[in-house]
Amino acid sequence: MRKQYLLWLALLLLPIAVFADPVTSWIFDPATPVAGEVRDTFHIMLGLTLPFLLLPQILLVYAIWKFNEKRGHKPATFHDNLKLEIIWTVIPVLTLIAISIPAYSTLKKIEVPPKSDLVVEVIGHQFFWEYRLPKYDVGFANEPLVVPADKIITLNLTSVDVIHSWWVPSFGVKQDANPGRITHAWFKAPAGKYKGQCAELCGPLHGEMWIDVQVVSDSEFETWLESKQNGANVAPNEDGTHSAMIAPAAESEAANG
Ligand SMILES: [Cu+2]
Repeated sequence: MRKQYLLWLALLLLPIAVFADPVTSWIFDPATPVAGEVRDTFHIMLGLTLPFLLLPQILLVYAIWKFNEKRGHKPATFHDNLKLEIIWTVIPVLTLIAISIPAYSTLKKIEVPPKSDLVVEVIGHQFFWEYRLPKYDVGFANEPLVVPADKIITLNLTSVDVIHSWWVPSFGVKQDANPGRITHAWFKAPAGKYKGQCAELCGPLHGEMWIDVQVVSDSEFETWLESKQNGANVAPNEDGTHSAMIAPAAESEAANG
């Protein structure tokens, strides 16, 4: 009996643990319009689908209690109810249509970026992120990405080894970084510090692939750029070379784990 209480307590505490985590608190603090829409779509979906979970469960428990054989009930012998079957087909169909409207409009916003103010190349490595700002000839790895506030930042993502995923929940961005391929994402965020992590199991240190994004004012961005341009910033590969944006086929094939 005691164990059961502990189980229920754990289940009750789970949502608190989820929401308290800075990375997963997207539901409370969407920073971009897209993240706000993702959250709203989630709420709409939850509201529309939850009755499909609850109603059958309530009916099932009621039927178990009400028509219990021990209470002297004889089994009913009827079958088929055309009207009921039409109703329970039409209602889910209408619900799916209702869900698809906000879902597709949000998906379109995610996938079609507005005109870009700054392109950032994001390159996944086992087990860190490399960033390049080709417009300013700046590149660096394993440190926070710094971008200007309230600008359209478009991301071109790829990987040099296995599949990673660049996930910053408060931006509403979760995009795979695949070897040999370029994927796209975008965000426009107010000034602040944002956290994310790799969302594709990529190896033993997957859990260490944190993402830090510092969204700063234009002047702070300029200062940061100057400091970057003064140093030798492009992160070298392990063998000392500088990798191209797309990994050679042989290299990515060998690491398809
Ligand atoms: Cu990863």
